Amino acid sequence: MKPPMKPSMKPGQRDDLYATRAMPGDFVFDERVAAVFDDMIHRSVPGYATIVAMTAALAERYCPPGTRIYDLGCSLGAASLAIADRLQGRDCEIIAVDSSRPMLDGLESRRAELGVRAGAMQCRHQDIRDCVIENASLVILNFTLQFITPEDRSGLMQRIHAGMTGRGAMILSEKIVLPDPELNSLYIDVHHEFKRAMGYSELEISRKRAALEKVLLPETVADHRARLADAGFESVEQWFQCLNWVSMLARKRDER
Ligand code: GEK
Repeated sequence: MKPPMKPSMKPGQRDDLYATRAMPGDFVFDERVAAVFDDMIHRSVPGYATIVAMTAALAERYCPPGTRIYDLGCSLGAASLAIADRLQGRDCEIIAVDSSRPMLDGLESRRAELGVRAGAMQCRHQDIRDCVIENASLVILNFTLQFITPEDRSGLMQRIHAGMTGRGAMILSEKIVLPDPELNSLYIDVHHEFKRAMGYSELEISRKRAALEKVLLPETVADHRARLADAGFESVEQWFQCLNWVSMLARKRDER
């Protein structure tokens, strides 16, 4: 048996983008962010490693041979590479999509280093709103929908649902906002405490928060559930939550 690839074995640079000076303007996924992204997301999203590992475990259950797995907003491909490792030898195609060229360059070099067969993984430099979804047994949106303009979110969900196989599923992970403002600020405060414990300074936390304010637009779990139901998903389970970070599994109706 082939040994596991250890997809996260190559550490990127440490994220100190907001330590010494404010990066000008809104947050963008450029080459500076891509270079530190692995460190940034692990130190910013509580439970990120668990979500990636469980995404791969769920892929094993949901992806029969001959189907496709879409990782929309794949960044450096943490989920795609973990799935490629887990499903070694299974005839499934992973389509990893991102609109950031530096992120995809990072994924392509990791894929080459880990020896993932080109036929097993396709990397697409594309806006996920233009991506045709076909024969998808699993669609992954790990912390990507929150960056899509709210008016475009329902159309995207409908296209995803239409492109899924009868027994397909979607994993949707998002930063959320809570309907109770008091609880919402409590979670935000405790999340900042988490970031301080992960080595970010007060200044870094507040600069990053300002940079993300207009580009990361979180919604409530109720908003997500309503949109998923509208798009036709039959059942939605929230399988993970840590503070204002959640992951949901949405299943399509079995049409056999
Ligand atoms: C992970 N899933 O490591 N089309 C394509 N890509 C987009 C678009 C778009 N319209 N908008 C944003 N992106 C990853 C983490 S990060 C989350 C996802 C974060 C891409 C963007 O370039 C970035 O790579 C990714 O979505 C969001 O599990 O940084 O908090």
